[in-house]
Amino acid sequence: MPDPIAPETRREDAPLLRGAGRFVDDLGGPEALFLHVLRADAGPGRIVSLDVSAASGATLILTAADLEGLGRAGVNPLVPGMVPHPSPILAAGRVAAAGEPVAAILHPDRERAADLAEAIVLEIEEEAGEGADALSFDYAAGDVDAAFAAAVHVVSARIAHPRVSPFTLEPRAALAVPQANGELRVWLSTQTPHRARDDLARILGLSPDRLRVIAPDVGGAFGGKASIYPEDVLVALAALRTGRAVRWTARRSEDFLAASHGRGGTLSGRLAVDAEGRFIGLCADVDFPLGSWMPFSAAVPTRNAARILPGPYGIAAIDIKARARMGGGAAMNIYRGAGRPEAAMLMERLVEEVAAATGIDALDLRRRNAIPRAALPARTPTGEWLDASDFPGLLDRLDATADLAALRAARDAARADGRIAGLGLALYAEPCGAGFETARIALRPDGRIAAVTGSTAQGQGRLSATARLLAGRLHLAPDAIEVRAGDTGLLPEAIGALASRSTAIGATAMAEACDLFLGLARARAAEALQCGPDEVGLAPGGFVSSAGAGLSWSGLAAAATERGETLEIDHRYTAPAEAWASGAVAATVEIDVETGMPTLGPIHWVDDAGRVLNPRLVEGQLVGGLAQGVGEALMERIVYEGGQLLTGSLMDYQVPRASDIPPVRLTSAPVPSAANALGAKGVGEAGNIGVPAAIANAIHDALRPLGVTRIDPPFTAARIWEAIHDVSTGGER
Ligand code: SMO
Repeated sequence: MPDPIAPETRREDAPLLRGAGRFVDDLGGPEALFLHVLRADAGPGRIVSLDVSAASGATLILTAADLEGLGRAGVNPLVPGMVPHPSPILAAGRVAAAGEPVAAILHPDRERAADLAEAIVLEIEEEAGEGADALSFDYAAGDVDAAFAAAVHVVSARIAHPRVSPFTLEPRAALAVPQANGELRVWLSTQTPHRARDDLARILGLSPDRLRVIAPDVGGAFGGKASIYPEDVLVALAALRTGRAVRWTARRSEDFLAASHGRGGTLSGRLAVDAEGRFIGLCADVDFPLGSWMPFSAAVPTRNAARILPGPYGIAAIDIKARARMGGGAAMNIYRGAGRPEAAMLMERLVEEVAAATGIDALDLRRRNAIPRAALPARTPTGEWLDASDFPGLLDRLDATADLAALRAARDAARADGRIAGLGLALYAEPCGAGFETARIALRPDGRIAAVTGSTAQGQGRLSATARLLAGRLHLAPDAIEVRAGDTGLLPEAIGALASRSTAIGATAMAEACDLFLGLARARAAEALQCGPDEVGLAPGGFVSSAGAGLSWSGLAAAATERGETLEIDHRYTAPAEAWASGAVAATVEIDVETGMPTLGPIHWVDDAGRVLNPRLVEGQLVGGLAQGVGEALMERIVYEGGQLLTGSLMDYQVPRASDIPPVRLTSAPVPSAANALGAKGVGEAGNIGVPAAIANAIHDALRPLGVTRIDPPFTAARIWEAIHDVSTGGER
């Protein structure tokens, strides 16, 4: 019987779909201690009393007093002058927010650990926090005052994004096991094991080579698992203090309460437009709340949102002010898109406001202002290097594939019929990753290839993609190639999977490593075949000399073993620049007149992911991101009231289900990146960028005839109904 899960699809799928995946919580043995985190039940405030004596049955109790001498977590100093506010790990004296860890209680029984924590007396007197400034930076270019003075039209837009959860099926989890040789082995549900190793080493005062961090199967990450958390530190510390295995797995409510959140920024902008509809000046304010502490990547969304403006459009005069300050609630951090969605939505809302103000067709307006393909690569006014894209080409393809004329006609017919209908477009450009990645390729004694990629796997199919890349270059079946990832014991340094970097940077590192490996293998094969390296060619399964003599990979491996050597390449590749992906999206919506319930029509999306190596994996990333993009546009929202989280469960926080996702019509329109030899760009975050912006425009287009000029995401039935109702009753919104 043929295998229903064909191995050539993704090697990851069969075990995951059959329930044979191994996640952190599957790994702790019966001897492990469970760690329970006692959290502040109110905040911000002052700890008036903390009495742990009633929990004396615990194997170990950690409070702030036990953390003396520990180092602090790092915050990526992306923005000059930024003031880092790292997590205190356990609250000392003050808590910045409800949910902050105050004590850790360890016991061999999971439920008993929780019961003991319940017995602890913790009293918090609520006090308003100050909300210290953390980031402040500007981008300025050209003469903005002159642009606005010369403008024929000036439009404005403002979007207050809700906080959302980087929701993962697998919650955060950590397991630390002291080894006999003095090493501490830590299994983490993380997308950045090497960063976690370095952070843990710094905080715990250990040499990094005494720590080995392993990411086993990871059930989604989306930015929420890219920075070290207090719980990770507590698990490692407790293992060191007790000499025993220690494990912690977040409950769903703990993840909503204490994992980082994303978005949450408020962006406003004004766009100056000349008589021909040309964008001549942009002023923007980018304002992010950072929550109660700063994870490693806390500055990323603010910086991205500001630097990506004005997106795909050529605007010479800009004035962009970005601010972020500390505040209440969970830490704010990157979430799939990380500032890119916010930049795209502001710019695209402004564009459609111009269309409404001038009567110029929204697609033509974008065509007039998009940077032409021939003008790239180019510096943007914020100093970014935009490598290669064909924005006008994307618009033309969207026009044709979505049949925008037909969509417009259908909308107008629906309106004529008394229905509420809208059409929205979006054009976006997104930078995909920077920095280095590593790769290792070795020939095993049995002739199989063993590869290790620094790009970690959390469900995207990195292992399959790596095997396929190497299979093509080595003339081998993917099955002949073993791929591993996510283990600091296998690669001394790496970055991991974030910022849509795994193919553009991770796969380029692997491709370069493969070239070096082939050079080495060919030289050894030439020796074995007694000819020059130039006379050795690659053949399926091995090498062949120009004289016709053959040598298999296992033959080569045997020869190497005989000589006592290993054929192995360790490679580190640093990307010279970011690869910018781009795309164009059309969304339609119809809104129920009675209830305000929005229903999306098919989403048309023309995507430029650069050169596509794995079409199926790309489609998976695009559609997965789109699903989360639909979620943030239509339903997802973290809500606090008086410092208390109201959306602490899946009964209160709505994530999209399959039935919420409209039909998706994808068109691939690749322009190879100029930033790497593969020509690859990123796709992981694309669905969160253009899709919510197009939906926002469709919603505004639908509501404009009713007099609603502004509505913030998520565009729930209740919000839409209220917006319509407020206008019809003369209310102001
Ligand atoms: S938000 Mo991503 O994991 O860089």
